[in-house]
Amino acid sequence: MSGSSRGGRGRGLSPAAAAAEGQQQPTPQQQQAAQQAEYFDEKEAQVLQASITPEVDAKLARVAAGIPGLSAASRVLDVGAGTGALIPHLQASPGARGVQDILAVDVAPAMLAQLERRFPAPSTLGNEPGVRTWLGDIVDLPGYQGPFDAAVFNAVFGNLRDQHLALTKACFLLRPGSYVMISHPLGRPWHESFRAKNPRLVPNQLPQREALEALVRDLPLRVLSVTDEPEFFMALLQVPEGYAHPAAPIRLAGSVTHGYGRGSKRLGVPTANLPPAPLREQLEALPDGVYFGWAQLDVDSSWPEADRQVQKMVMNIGRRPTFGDEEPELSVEAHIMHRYSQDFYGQPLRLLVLGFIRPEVKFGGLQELLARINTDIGIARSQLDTQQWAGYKEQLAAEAPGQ
Ligand code: ADP
Ligand code: RBF
Ligand code: MG
Repeated sequence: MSGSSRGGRGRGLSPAAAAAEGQQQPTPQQQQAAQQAEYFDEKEAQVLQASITPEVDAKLARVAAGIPGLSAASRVLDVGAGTGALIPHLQASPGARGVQDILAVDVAPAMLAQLERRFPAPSTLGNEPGVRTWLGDIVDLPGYQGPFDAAVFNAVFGNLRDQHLALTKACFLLRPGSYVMISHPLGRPWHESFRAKNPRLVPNQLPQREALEALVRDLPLRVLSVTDEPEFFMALLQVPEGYAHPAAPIRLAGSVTHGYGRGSKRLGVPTANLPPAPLREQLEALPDGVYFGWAQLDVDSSWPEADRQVQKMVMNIGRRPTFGDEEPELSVEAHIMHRYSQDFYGQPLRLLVLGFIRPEVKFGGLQELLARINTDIGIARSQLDTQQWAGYKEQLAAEAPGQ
């Protein structure tokens, strides 16, 4: 999750681009990006441009029209934007749905150069919506470029080395209720024959429904539809409204135990750990990742009133890959948004899990992890104030022992 940016039309230099410039040893991910950048050169940009016949253009219009809820206020992420074939269709405005604010991401400088000539950026920075570009791999796109109301992977999904990682990173940048469109205007058979000829350039398939369901099983994405015609492919996914977990509310309870001594408290984010073994059944519905909901500590009346009330919480379930432990144990840990009067090891704690924000990932370091945890806290805090989730506070209180 690292990325850097430099000036000039709001364009950033990603690690992939940095590696291409010989500043560091490229990872396989970066090698794949460099390969794409090399193939999709100036000449290929023109070939691509010329291949957009009126027939193909009509299918691109169908892709853009297939993304629900877009308006002039939407911000769209165009992944693998190429020369910008989809952009006029996102901008076309039947009624008020014309999108103005678009971030076009591509690993190929020649493609983006062409795109920039067709769609001049309004300014480097500033509030005016417009078409901006970012050179690099989607997996390196910095969080400050979001949030987006939709992400489109048009005619690029099979070119991604790690489709799961690309969708994971997209989730980091998408608003709840937003959409992900995976499309190919020429369809699966065309894609497969192109892939057979260029297996290094196109390492992956376009996922059929079952494969797509499997790909997003541990992500906060729901597959809404898959259109798999001989000469047209599009799959629509959505980040649920309010990040709603499909099985919410899920109850987790136990006596607070000691964690792994990483000193979360010193980092400003103490986490009350629950022993995972008794929670096995509930955990089956909770893939490793970050969730939010309500928490209540069941301590006696000698504790301050506020310590005994229902509070907001954000939690992580997983094995903390950032730390690279050899045989990491599963931890279930909740950061409760309340300043308690004292520690509460051994005390009974009840959690009501409502939303699933993102999968657990390996961050580049503690700073990156902490920055994202703070984003997670912000998301949880504001989500729990919404009508969708506020009512569950009373529900948890009503479940207190002795109520
Ligand atoms: P550990 O590694 O033992 O879990 P932490 O540094 O994560 O240690 O601290 C967690 C402990 O801090 C909890 O078990 C609890 O006793 C205490 N604590 C105090 N305030 C909070 C809070 N707001 N949320 C979670 N735990 C808290
Ligand atoms: N650890 C990770 O390695 N990757 C994560 O994505 C991650 N996300 C977290 C999100 C939240 C909201 C919290 C509270 C913790 C998260 N952790 C994650 C766990 C973190 O590594 C753990 O709390 C530290 O080990 C400090 O004890
Ligand atoms: Mg802890």
